Amino acid sequence: MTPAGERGPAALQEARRALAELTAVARTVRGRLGDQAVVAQEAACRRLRRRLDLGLDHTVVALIGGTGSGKSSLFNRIGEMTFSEVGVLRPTTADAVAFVWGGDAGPFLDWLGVARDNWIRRDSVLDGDVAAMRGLILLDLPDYDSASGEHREVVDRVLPLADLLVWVTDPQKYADPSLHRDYSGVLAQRVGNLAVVLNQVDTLAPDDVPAVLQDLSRLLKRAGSDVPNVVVTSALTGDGVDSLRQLLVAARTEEATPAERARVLLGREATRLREEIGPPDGLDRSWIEPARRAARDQLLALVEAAPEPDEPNPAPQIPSVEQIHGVLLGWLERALVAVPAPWGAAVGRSLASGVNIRARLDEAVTAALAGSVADAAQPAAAPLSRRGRRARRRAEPEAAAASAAGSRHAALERAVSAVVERTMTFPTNAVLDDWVAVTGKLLALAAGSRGQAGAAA
Ligand SMILES: Nc1nc2c(ncn2[C@@H]2O[C@H](COP(=O)(O)OP(=O)(O)O)[C@@H](O)[C@H]2O)c(=O)[nH]1
Ligand SMILES: [Mg+2]
Repeated sequence: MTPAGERGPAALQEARRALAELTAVARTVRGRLGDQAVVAQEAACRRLRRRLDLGLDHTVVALIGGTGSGKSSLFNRIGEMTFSEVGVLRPTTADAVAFVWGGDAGPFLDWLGVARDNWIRRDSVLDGDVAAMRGLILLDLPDYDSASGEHREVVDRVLPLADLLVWVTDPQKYADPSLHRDYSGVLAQRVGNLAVVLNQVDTLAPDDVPAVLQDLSRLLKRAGSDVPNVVVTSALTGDGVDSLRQLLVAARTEEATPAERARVLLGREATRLREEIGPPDGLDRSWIEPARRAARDQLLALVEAAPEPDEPNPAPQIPSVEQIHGVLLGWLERALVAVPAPWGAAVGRSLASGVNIRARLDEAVTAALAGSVADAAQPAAAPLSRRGRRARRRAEPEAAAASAAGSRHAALERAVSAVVERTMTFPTNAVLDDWVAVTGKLLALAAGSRGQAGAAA
């Protein structure tokens, strides 16, 4: 394995570059996100920047779950020291407490908000494993189901910072509906990787363990989890604690180098942002052409006043701003069918205003009429023979009028079409193109995080 220190600076530089890209992408889609998502996104980028500033030597594993499942007991077992308070009846852990293996973790723990009295170094234990545990920070969090808002606040603040969440449950509690509510809540935050521990297995008859595990897996699946397997432990007897420790070591070594850690973190944020802005996969633009035609026809009908018998070519009307708004609304209605609300709103903002469209129509129609009058005055492009010229002069006046009206109609249609293109089709497509481009960048950032980690391994 390449020593982390050798690749560290380059990896950090690469991570900072990717973070800058992610931040830039986030800025361009700010208008497409809800206020909450913007706040979350900015916080995530800030967190990531701070984390890069702190170096990438630490892996944060958090024990989480309902009151009394045995988080604190397991925590103490893993650290081989009674450091976290174990409660018999009531939740006890009000602050996060931590074990730290190796390294200078002080600033990192400050960032996590773990007070100096609440963490302790464990370099001396697990002598054989200490190299593998190096950089690991194990957090015992307050109970997630606790009624105390203070507990909840600590958990919600720390959760997004954890690299691995270990959800601890027990044979009594796992079927409790509140577990699923809380568990789904944690899942919804899409933080860290997730592992599940069934603790207090000593309270089960050995024969009952497989059935309970099967049941638990079924419930997890129903809660929307893809947790592949469940570690079975007893903090009382120590059974399974080694397996749990291996899980932590795996979390540590899987992303052991700064490069991989940064890529995983960035990839996670890119994926989250991508989910936030919605997937344009199979983006349906088939509505644009019919919508374009509908808008053109509506405007054209407004421009071309009905001919009167005594005035076959009445002067074109320039529609009122209200009439143009009606056309714009029709356009948006069609746009909003195929496009999620935030992008629909972006489309709305990108369109020209009614006043602007009216001015452009006026200009285009005037130019078109001047052009079509000029057209009618011009002889056909090919020089006619004398006979041809004579034939033309003899041509019936109605036919000449009809042809003039036809060319006038065509010219007006071209003019209106151009205005619809410029003020509706083009800006709408630009927003949709943006959406596709941004998603592509985020995909690349997310895939780069995996692909390069794979290549580096
Ligand atoms: N039988 C048994 N009791 C346990 C086990 N783990 C924890 N306990 C007990 O369960 C209670 C709550 O444990 P604690 O570690 O405080 O749970 P926490 O609230 O999740 O931190 C305490 O009385 C522990 O002694 C276990 O594996 N088996
Ligand atoms: Mg506890």
